[in-house]
Formats: sequence, C-alpha cells, structure tokens
Amino acid sequence: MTELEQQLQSARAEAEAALAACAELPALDQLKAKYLGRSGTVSAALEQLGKLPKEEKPRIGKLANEIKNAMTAAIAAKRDELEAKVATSGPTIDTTLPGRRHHIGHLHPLTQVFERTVEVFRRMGFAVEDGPEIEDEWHCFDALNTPANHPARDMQDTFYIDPKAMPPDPQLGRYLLRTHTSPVQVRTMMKQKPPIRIVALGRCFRRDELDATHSPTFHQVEGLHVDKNVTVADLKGTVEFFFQQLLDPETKVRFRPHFFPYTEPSFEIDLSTPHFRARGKEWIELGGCGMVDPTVFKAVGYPDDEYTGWAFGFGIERLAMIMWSINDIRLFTENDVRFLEQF
Ligand code: FA5
Repeated sequence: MTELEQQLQSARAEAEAALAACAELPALDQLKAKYLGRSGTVSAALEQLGKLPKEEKPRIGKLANEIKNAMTAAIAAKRDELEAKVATSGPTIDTTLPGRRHHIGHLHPLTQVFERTVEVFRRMGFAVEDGPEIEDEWHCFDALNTPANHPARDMQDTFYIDPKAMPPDPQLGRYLLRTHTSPVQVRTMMKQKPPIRIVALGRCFRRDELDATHSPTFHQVEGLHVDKNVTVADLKGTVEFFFQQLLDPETKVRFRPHFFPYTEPSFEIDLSTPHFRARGKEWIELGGCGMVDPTVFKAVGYPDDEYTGWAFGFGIERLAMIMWSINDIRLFTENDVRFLEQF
C-alpha cells in the first residue's frame, strides 16, 4: 500500500469516528470542511494524484473517489438525522405526573348581589342607569327637596371635594362624594320623559364610623318608576317580588312610615325571611322608599300633576349580609380569601 493510500484510509477511519460522535449541526459543518472542503484532507490527497506513477493512478484515484462519495453520503445522512432531532426536541413532558391545579376565581359576593338584582329587575322591564360618584349639591340635595340646612349637607356628614381642586359651580354648588344613589333619579328624569323604569347601582360615601354594620363607603341600589297612575301598591308589589326572587319565596315585606324629603308618603322597608324567623328575629330594616314628591317632579321640569311615581333605595352590603348571614360589613373589603372563597 502506498503512502497516499494509507493517508486516505486513515482519513476515512478518522472521519467515520468523528461523524459517529458528532451530535450537533455546527460540529457537522466543521467536520465537512475538514475532510471534504477545498483544502480538506481528501481534496489534498486527490491533488497529489498527479505526482503518482502512471500505473497507480487509476487504483488510488478510484479509492479517493469512493471515500469522497461515501463521506459525502454519510455527512448528508447525519445532517438529516440531526435536523429531525432539532425539529422534534422541546421541553420533555412527563405525562404521568399529577397536573397542577389552577385556582379558579369567582365574583365578589357584592358583585353577585349586583348581578342578581339587575337580573330580577330586567325581567320586570327595568333598565340600568348610572351616575357619577362625584356629585354636585344640586343633584344630590336641592333637586331632591333637601334644603341647605339639612344635616346631610353638613361638612361633618359628607365628604366635600376641596374647592381648590373642583371649584363650586355657580348653579350646581359644591362638589361632593354622593351620599346616596338618589341623584340618579334626578339625572334620569332630566334626560327622559316617563314612562321610566330604572335601577341604578353604585358606591356611596358618608362620614359614618366603621363598625360591624356601617362603613364610610358602601353600595346602594336605587329604583325609580314614573308613569301615569303609578301607586303605592305598584311599589309594594315590585319590592316584594324582588325580595322573594332574590332571597326566598316566603319573604315578607313591611312598609313602616318614615320621612324622606323627596318622597311623600315615605316608608322604611323591613324584611322578614323564613331563615331569620327560624332564629327568632322577625324584621330587618333594609332601606327606604316612597312616592316621588311633587317638588322633585317640579325640579326636573315635569308638568304639574301629570305623573306619579315611586322610588326606593337600599344597601347592597346589608342585603348580602342577610343573604349569607354575614355579621360584619368590614369582611367585604378586607380581601381575605378565607372569607371570599365561601361564596
Ligand atoms: C337613603 O339613602 C335614601 N336615599 C333611600 C331612598 C331612596 C328613600 C329613594 C326613598 C326613595 P338611608 O339613608 O336610609 O336612605 O340609606 C338606605 C340604606 O343604605 C340603609 O338602609 C342601609 O342599608 C344603607 N346604608 C346607609 N348608610 C350606610 C353605611 N354607612 N354603611 C352601610 N350601609 C349603609
């Protein structure tokens, strides 16, 4: 065997070993350049063919070509193999491991009461209205027949906005955080003519001390129905139907005479549910209501004596507390999941 044949055979053996060990595409490229490239081992051997004696040329030339072809094919096969591996590799998943549990959240209890309230009133043909949380004195009080000397307009009772931040309006007065949802009555009546059937739900603010049943911020739902010949019987029937749907078909509703400046007559709404009756507690106070006072119709520009209507307002927190026997209003805002996940 000539020296050149030996060189070629050992290059072949070396290349085969390197190819078998090669596990990555960049290494394969290097390997190809080393053995088959223009100045690679095989090409260098082929260049030397010219210097060989005539009788050796065909034999060694054949051998060099065989080695070149075999290495080209082997490198191509390796490339296919490595490329397929790259395409199918990814993070490996052990499908036998137990799955990770996702904690599915749910709606806050107050939001659930909101949604159920809206659902029952929609069935009775009521639309949902909205109003601003920052109100002005006219919509919150004056238009609702609540004069300037009423305690609700006292600085001690109400959160007023700094007049430097929001200067008072010459017509509408100072700005404040609304103390109830009743100004939505005024806003709705000013933008549309009867028949009106709306509910408005939202946040209210009062300078009340935080205790088990009071919070400086709480929610109310307001209802308003104005049309021709609307009566107290409509009011009582609607309120009773609502609570029977929301709480229990056996719920009883009691109207106790009361005073609100913007309704006449006015009532306090008391509830009695089988659940509370079973615990020896008969009536629970929930909110106020009454027939819309003619002075309110006047303030919103309705003609005299053409319409009658009723309105109510009650506390959403108090309603949720009755629904689920919750004994402390502070739980709603503490965001303790041990409490929240019970609903
Ligand atoms: C009113 O706010 C009247 N606007 C209701 C009304 C509307 C009467 C329409 C007539 C016609 P009152 O101040 O009573 O009424 O409040 C109604 C309910 O809101 C209360 O019964 C209570 O459930 C809730 N509420 C009032 N203040 C707080 C508070 N600080 N924390 C939690 N809930 C409160």
